Amino acid sequence: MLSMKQETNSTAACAEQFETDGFAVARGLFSRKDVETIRETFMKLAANGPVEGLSETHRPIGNVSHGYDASDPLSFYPRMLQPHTHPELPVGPVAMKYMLHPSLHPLLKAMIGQEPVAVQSMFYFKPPGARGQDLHQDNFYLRVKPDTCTAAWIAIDDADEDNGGMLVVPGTQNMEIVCPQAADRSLYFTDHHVEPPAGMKPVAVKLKAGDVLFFNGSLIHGSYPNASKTRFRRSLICHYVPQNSTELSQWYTTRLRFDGTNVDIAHAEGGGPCGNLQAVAGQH
Ligand SMILES: O=C(O)CCC(=O)C(=O)O
Repeated sequence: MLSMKQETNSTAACAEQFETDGFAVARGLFSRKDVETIRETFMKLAANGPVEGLSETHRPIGNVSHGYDASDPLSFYPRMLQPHTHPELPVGPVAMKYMLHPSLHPLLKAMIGQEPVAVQSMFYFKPPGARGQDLHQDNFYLRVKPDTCTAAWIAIDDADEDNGGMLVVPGTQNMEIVCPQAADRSLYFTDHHVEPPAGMKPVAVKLKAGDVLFFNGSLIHGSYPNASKTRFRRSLICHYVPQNSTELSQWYTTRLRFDGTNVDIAHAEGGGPCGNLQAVAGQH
């Protein structure tokens, strides 16, 4: 579990922790009402199962199908990708509002050291019994240059070891991007596993609904399976890149500053250090 030093909440303290550790937690950044609005809007839309064009259902990556069989809790509740790009659905304006929420801006700006640009939103339901997401580095997928991406992981439920809470590997925040190995698909719904360097271990980050975990694109992180019988572990996850980025993967089409204006960032060319594996990776 994290130490008291990592429980501080001012912008300066979060930015300092982020600089030192590659991650930081802002406690209670969003109110109970905010959290309820997000939770209820997504749950209502998911009441009849996956939503065409929004929920991740049968997207193959290379030769691997991401389809879920009927016994898998994720078959009814797969994650929703880029909900902010769906103004026609109730989740669209909600995802856009929180992705560009004024409470996130000063923290991200202090952590990134530049104007942050939003490039992605995702909603994870992670119902009881759902598999986790194996250890990985986000910039393998986003391919941001010359710096890296930053995630704002907004807890919509309390999240801990029991219901599939988040894991981070302290000390990996300045690591090169490592080409992943195959994940154990009996425990994880994603394909990739990045092994922490010798002597470094994943640490659980315990969050309350409304807390936000920030982490950089090099930090190895992931999540446990949800071992609880009754507790969902929902989260709204947004990714940001520095305004001065010169490259970003072709799979990410949003480039929005917090004032709603667009930034021009070129597509990352070629296969990247992991060759074709990386070029086809798409969303993580
Ligand atoms: O929420 C999770 O279980 C994992 C999310 C994650 O690793 C990510 O957004 O990069």
